[in-house]
Order: sequence, then structure tokens, then C-alpha cells
Amino acid sequence: MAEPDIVVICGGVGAARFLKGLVRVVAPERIAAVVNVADDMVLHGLHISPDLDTVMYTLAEEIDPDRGWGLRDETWAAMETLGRYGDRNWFNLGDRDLGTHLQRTGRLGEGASLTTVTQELAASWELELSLLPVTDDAIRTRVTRSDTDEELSFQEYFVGQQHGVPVSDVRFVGIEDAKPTDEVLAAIDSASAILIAPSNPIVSIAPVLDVPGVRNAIAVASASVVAVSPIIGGAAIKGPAANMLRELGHDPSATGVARLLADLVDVMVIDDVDAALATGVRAEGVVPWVTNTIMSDPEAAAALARTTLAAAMLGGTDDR
Ligand code: FO1
Repeated sequence: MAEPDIVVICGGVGAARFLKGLVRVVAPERIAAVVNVADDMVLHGLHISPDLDTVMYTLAEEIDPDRGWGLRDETWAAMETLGRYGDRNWFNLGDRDLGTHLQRTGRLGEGASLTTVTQELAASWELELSLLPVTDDAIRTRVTRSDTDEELSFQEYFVGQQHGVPVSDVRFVGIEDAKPTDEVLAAIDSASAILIAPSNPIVSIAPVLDVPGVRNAIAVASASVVAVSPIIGGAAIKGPAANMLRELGHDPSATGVARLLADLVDVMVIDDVDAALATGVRAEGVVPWVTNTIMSDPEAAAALARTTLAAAMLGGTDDR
């Protein structure tokens, strides 16, 4: 199989939708999805990797369309039993989904790396792209609430509090000692295009780029780097990205995202509604491309992927 030549830096839902579009445009074998693992957690003794599973289930066309995570046609019998033992069912693990966590945890317990286990799981779901955790080391996002100064795990914030509390700090425990995998570094090195999917820049993209060595690998790679703004008209399609940007002192706009990524990206694809921000994006040293970025259906996702690839191939030239 040919080595992947398109790297996509991924978080969860937004990245999964973007990849669904991308596989309609290029052969899946050309794609290496480099996925965030800082949302991971061990719960009930099970290693759960939400962003890896969201990408995997979405590409396998098994994702639950309403939740955007977990498997379709799910049942919750195990959670019902867990509920009997106290507050043990705040994080919903469907009966079908549990099979994945049992398999991942069992294989990790046998000494397999997260990369190996992920490749095994992805093969079982007949994925044709490379699904790569950015690192096999443990990174855990911790979020500090600005109203109580309490520090929460990512999932306690995102699910426990339904990301409805203001944040004052985000940190990635363990990231200083984490290493990008050989597979990730090889994919970045041989890439003809490096795309940053429309994921949360604070808690999905940053914990991938900030793994020591990743930014440098991207900076020295020959590929053009193109990001898709996850913020449209000052808001995220889904999730807390705009709130987090604002609460952490960043501009909750496509311009603000361009400022965060300016040292790495050549181009940022922004939505038509943000056409007026193109000047501001350019002032950050990032070339704007303006198109529809709302992936309302697979065709829209494919069109976005096509435009993003065009921007990568044409490099930093303006959108003609
Ligand atoms: N998100 C929720 O809002 N509520 C849940 O109960 C929940 C359970 C869950 C189980 C497995 C999984 O892979 C993802 C799950 N998510 C849930 C999403 C999860 O919080 C992700 O981290 C977010 O999608 C952000 O990436």
C-alpha cells in the first residue's frame, strides 16, 4: 500500500465529518488521520479514546447520527446496571460501544501500543485510511473552572458539566514527556498536504500540535499546511470552542484562530459569512480562502475537502 501523503490533524466530531468528505475526494489509503488523545480517560477500568472512536465509527458509517459519538442502534443495559451502584453512569457507554473499550483495554493490557490497537480496531471496521493516535503516551486535558477555581478532567468538564461552566485555564498533563509516534512523524515527513480539520483549537488541535516534535516536524515538512476554521460567524457549529477561545482571552473568530495557528499554517479556509475577516486573516500572515465550510451533508463536506486540498496544492497563493 502506498504511504499516506495527506495528513489530517484531527479532534472529534468536526474532524470526522471533514474526513467523511475527504474520502469522497481522494483514495482513503492516501490519508493519515493524526488524532487527539488528550480526551482519553480510564473509567470503570476501561481505556476510552473518544476522538479516535468518533473518527473510526464515523468513517465506518456506524456513528450515532444524533449524538455524534458512540454507535447507532445502541442499547444501555450495562449503564442501567451501573446506575444501581451510585453515580456511575454520568458518562454514557452503550452496550455496543463497550465492546470497543473492552477490546482496547484488553489489548493494551497485553502490552500492545495504542497505535497497534487502533490499527487493529480500524481494520476490523474496514477503515482504509490510517488512523493514528498522535502519541502512545498518556496525555490528559485538565480544565480549570473560572467560577470555582476547581480543576476538572476534560470529560468532567465536557460531559459532567456539559461544557456549561466558564474556564480560566487548560493544561495537558503529561504532554512534556509525550513523543509523537514514528508513524505520525513519517506521515508528516512524506505528506504532500497537511490539513488541520475544523476541530476545537484549544482542546483538540493544540494537544496534537503541542506534543514535542510535532510542530517542528510540520514546520520543516515540504507540504503546505491548510487549516479549516472551526469558528463560523463567531460561533462553533458544535461544542465549546468559541466560549473557550473567549474565556481564555482569544478572539472567538476565524481571525483569532488564524492568529493561534499563524506560525504553522499557510492558508486558512474560512466560511462565506466571514468573508469580511479575510483581511484580518491575511494580516496574521495566513492566506484566506473563502468558501462554504458548513458540512450540512456529505456533498458539502466533499466540496470543502476539495477546496482545502486545492489550497494545499496551490500553497499560499490567494484564492483566485
Ligand atoms: N459526550 C457527551 O456529551 N455525553 C456522553 O455521555 C458521552 C459519552 C461518550 C462515550 C464514548 C465516547 O467515545 C464519547 C462520548 N462522548 C459523550 C463524547 C466525548 O465527550 C468526546 O470527548 C467529545 O465528543 C469531545 O471530543
